[in-house]
Amino acid sequence: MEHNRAYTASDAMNDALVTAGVDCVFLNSGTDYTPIIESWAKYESQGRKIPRIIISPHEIPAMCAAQGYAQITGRAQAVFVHVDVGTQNLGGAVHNAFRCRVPVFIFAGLSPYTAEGELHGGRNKYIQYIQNSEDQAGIVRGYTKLNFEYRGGQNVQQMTYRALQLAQSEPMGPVYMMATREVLEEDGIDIGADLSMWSPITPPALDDKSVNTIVGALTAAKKPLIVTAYAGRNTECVPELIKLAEKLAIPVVEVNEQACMNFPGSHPMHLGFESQDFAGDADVVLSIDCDLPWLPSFKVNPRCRVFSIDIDPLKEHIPLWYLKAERFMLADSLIAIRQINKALQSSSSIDRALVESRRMTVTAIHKKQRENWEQSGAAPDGHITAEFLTVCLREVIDDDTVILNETITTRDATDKLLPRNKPGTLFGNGGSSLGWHGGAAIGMKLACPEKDIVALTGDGTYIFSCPTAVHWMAAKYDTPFMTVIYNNQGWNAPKQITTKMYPDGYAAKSNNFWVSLDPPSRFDLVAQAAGGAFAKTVSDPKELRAALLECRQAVKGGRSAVINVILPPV
Ligand SMILES: Cc1ncc(C[n+]2csc(CCOP(=O)(O)OP(=O)(O)O)c2C)c(N)n1
Ligand SMILES: [Mg+2]
Repeated sequence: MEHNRAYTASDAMNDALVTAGVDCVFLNSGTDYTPIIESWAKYESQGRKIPRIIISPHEIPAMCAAQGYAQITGRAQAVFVHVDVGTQNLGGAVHNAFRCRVPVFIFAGLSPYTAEGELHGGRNKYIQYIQNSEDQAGIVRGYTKLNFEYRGGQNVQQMTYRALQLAQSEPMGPVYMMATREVLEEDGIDIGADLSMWSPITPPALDDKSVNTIVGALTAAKKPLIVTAYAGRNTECVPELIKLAEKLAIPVVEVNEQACMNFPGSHPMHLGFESQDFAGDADVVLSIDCDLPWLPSFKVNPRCRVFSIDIDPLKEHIPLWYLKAERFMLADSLIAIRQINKALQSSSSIDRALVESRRMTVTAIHKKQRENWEQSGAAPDGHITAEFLTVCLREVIDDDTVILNETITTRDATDKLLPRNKPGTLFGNGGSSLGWHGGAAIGMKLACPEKDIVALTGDGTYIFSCPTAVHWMAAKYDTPFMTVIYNNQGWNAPKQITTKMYPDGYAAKSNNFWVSLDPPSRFDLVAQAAGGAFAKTVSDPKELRAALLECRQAVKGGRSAVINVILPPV
């Protein structure tokens, strides 16, 4: 049996990933990785190119790092995990990437399929029996765009390119590929570095009729409204959206705990984060890249014309979903808004007086909103509030700082008091599985070392992020960032929602919700122990500004910092 093949399936996969522009492999390996490790070592010793291998001591930060990298660059990276168990450990991070429409190439080994030495790479350990699952791919099937196995060494490159093509075609998302050791060890075929037939699909435009209908509706509207959640994931879309909002003086509301910066928070047409406050008496609503402009229990004016432009207008992977809209239009938001803006240039039906009076009204509402919000950020007595923390944080960052926001019940404070005004300076997990921010910060910092990254998190969410793995990675790969923990010593979200559902119930009366994380942990010291991060815990409002500044200095000096800010307990 020949064990030193000139060109293996593992070599072929490596070459395809490099050719396709995959910079990083976030790796958590196991016994399934022998042919791949051997291939990488061979390549390194021969001076041939492999992606940067980022050792990830837990799968969740591996996946979140790949998501973060793709959120800030638009390009898929690879996550390599160990058979069924590593796939299970990816957990909700796969949900986030899928819901956020972010491309990630996931690879997992499969237990070898021979057992008596028939093939090199066959089983030689007990664990390979218990890792032989009936449906390993089923673990992530609901959250991946391709879910398949390399069946032989001959077409590994075709399958890799196809997987990446699917991942990076809209709506983007993770793909999941598997292989046994025997296959990874087979002869591979190099088809050559020609990507011309593997490009992602070109983004779709609106049809002329839809453009005319929207322009007609918007120019005739008295109270139009734009609602968006993720139009700004393509940063070029932001200036187009501003152009549209300014041209007709249309207010913009960001919803769904927006996973990116869509519209400048300080722009006079920005009206906050609650569509219900304005959709009730709007006569035309343009929902652009938005999973849910409002809850169905909220009723818009029956005469309101609602139009939805989305890369995924029917939310094909959400079983119970509907929206009362006149038209669902599948289009790329950048192209669609450009089309609308172009049509507006030559439109003769714009009522200038109406637009200017609306501009004044909306600007006044915007100003009033901000005045109210600012009041909430006043210096408190005795204890730090989420609002005050956010105001102090605002003083030590700048307009270019990239904020990763994974606060939960303090999200309202951070949205309102930390406006982002530049495209690409805000990101969220895009899904609902908590624990994204740490890995994502590493991925973004690897992609853009020059950027200054600040992650905001709840205390529960900090634990979900696997901070020991995150801070080991941050130190190892020199990706310093700052973490701000809004520590209310528990899970406020389930408490809030239970109280809302049963305001006079047993739980509310007895204050018994099973959400307390008391006694408190020194989360900052966890990061210090794992990766030498600068650690700070602060509970006195008078010490907060200085503590935040110290953390900023530490990060500027190349060291991660974690500030554990004690808020009133849940
Ligand atoms: C992986 C995962 N597990 C559980 C939940 C359910 N959940 C939603 S919010 C929340 C509490 C988060 O606590 P924390 O980060 O401290 O924020 P707080 O609610 O206190 O503001 C939990 C457990 C979830 N969304 N994701
Ligand atoms: Mg909490």
